[in-house]
Amino acid sequence: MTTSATTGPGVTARTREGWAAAAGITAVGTAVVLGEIAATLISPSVSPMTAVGGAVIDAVPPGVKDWAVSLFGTADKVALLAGMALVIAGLAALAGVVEARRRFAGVALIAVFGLAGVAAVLGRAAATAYAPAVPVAVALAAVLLLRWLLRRLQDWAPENWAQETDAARAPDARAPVADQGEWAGPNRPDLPAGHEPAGHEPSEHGYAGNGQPMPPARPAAALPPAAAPPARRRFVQALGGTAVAGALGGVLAGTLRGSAAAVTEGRSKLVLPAAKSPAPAIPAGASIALDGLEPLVTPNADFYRIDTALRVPLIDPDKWALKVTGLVDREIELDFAALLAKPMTERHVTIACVSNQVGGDLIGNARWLGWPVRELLAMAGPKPGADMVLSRSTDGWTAGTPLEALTDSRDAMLAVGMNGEPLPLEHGFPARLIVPGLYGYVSATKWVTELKVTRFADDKGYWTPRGWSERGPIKISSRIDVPRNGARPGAGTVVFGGTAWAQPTGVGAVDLRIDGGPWRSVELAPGISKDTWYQWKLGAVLGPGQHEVQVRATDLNGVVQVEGHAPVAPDGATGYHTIRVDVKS
Ligand SMILES: Nc1nc2c(c(=O)[nH]1)N[C@H]1C(S)=C(S)[C@@H](COP(=O)(O)O)O[C@H]1N2
Ligand SMILES: [Mo]
Repeated sequence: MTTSATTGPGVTARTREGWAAAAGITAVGTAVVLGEIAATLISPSVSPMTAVGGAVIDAVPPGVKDWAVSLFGTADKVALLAGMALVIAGLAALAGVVEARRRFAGVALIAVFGLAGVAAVLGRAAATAYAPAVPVAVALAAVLLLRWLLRRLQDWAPENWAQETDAARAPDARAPVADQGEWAGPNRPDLPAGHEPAGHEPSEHGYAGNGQPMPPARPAAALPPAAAPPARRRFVQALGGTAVAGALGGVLAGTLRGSAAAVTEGRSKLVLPAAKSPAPAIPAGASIALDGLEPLVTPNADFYRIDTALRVPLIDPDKWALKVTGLVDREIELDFAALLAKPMTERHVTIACVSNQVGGDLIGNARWLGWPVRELLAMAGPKPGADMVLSRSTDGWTAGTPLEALTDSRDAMLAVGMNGEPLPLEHGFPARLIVPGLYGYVSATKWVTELKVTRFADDKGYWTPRGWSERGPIKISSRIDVPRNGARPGAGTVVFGGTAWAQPTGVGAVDLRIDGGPWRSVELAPGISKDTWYQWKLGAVLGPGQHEVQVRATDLNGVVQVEGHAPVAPDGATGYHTIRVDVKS
């Protein structure tokens, strides 16, 4: 022997492990992609990935504010999926490495995570009967792919080779191998591709596996460059082929998800009925023209989005139905055509998230078209003793709303339209609840499919056991939009502007306080209604230097916004929005 590069596969134990890890990632990754495709076909709203992600979201420790805020859904879905992909890749690499060392060790690891996948799917309310089969199939596919790839790896770089040759190597023979690194040389340099003698056919048994002595050697430098040996090439081809199949599968999965396209198209063709009770006209002057002020009516595309849905539920309106169940005289089932045929009401309502910080932007105002829930519940006839309606989304999410808020004179509705369009998919298409005066988590169920009339003593909405209050009336609040915190306006008159809200009572006054001085009343624009936010502005002459500016609202009953700070959990933030400006001299 001259160098080990010519007597063995030319891989070190470490390199072999690296390839085993790559085999694990490729096998598991491809299997997961296949699972997403299968799920799209048999269980569109629950795939193994979304089920596990959903389980992670649901498992958030109650009362952990930062977690809760992000997991109320503010755009962290992509981060969660990316994090999951990283964790899965790590575990898959580990499965590859341990399986290459010890047969079935990686298989066992994959099986455990397959079972975890089954448990996650079973925990999803929207799972179909076949959904749990998907993670089983994913685990099986991952195991088969991994075994297949590792057999190829074994053919190229037999398990014991590295240790054996390390031990057998003469000290002076080691240096050149190390210098040549990972691609120190192909394993059978003496034979061009396709000319292996039968006894040394590497594909199914491997050199070490069949006990054949290694063939005679030739120095690595003398190798013809194109003579990639079959065993290595087969492994790399198998690995690359699987990876390509996985990538193509990913594209296919995305295309299949394009069934979203079908729902999107159905949505765009939908013609909403005219409102029997149209929205009152927006009063002149309700909208203040001031650069930087948020628009009085929030465009759909800019409307904040909060939900636990990793994937927007895709509901074909022709298959949608709403059931009214529970403590009622008559259960009701209503399909979409029947809903559209009801006398519709259209109103501007400002909805807000309980996770909205003082000064935050988890709030928006839209013109909603819908059927008053009051009329629906009157048809069902709530039984005495009922005090709550548990509304359920197609994905299992629930909100517990006081029965009173759905039956009193306020405009609670089963909404189908938002700003003159069918509900956008991410805002609840085809139907959702909108209840003036209540935070979204106890009222605004999107993709709603069931209203269960019940009692607070018997049922809990999704967030209540997770550290959020059973009841969630929106707290009176106000916000300074202009100028931005930290702005550097020029000296002279600085124009402040913003919004204030006190649904369903309505805003009576807004005051501004500069540098802890007296409260000054601002110019308050007329609201569209008591259920919407109001715009305000005030010009103030400020001298050069730093100034602290605060705002507070008072409702039409004279109740003043709470000054003391409260965090968003358990029932909404309080405190005065405070900004600092640095007036230029
Ligand atoms: N199905 C479903 N509906 C839901 C939620 C959810 O997680 N799932 N979140 C609620 C919360 S917390 C809020 S604040 C509002 C937000 O509605 P939007 O996304 O249309 O702004 O939706 C509510 N409806
Ligand atoms: Mo919310």
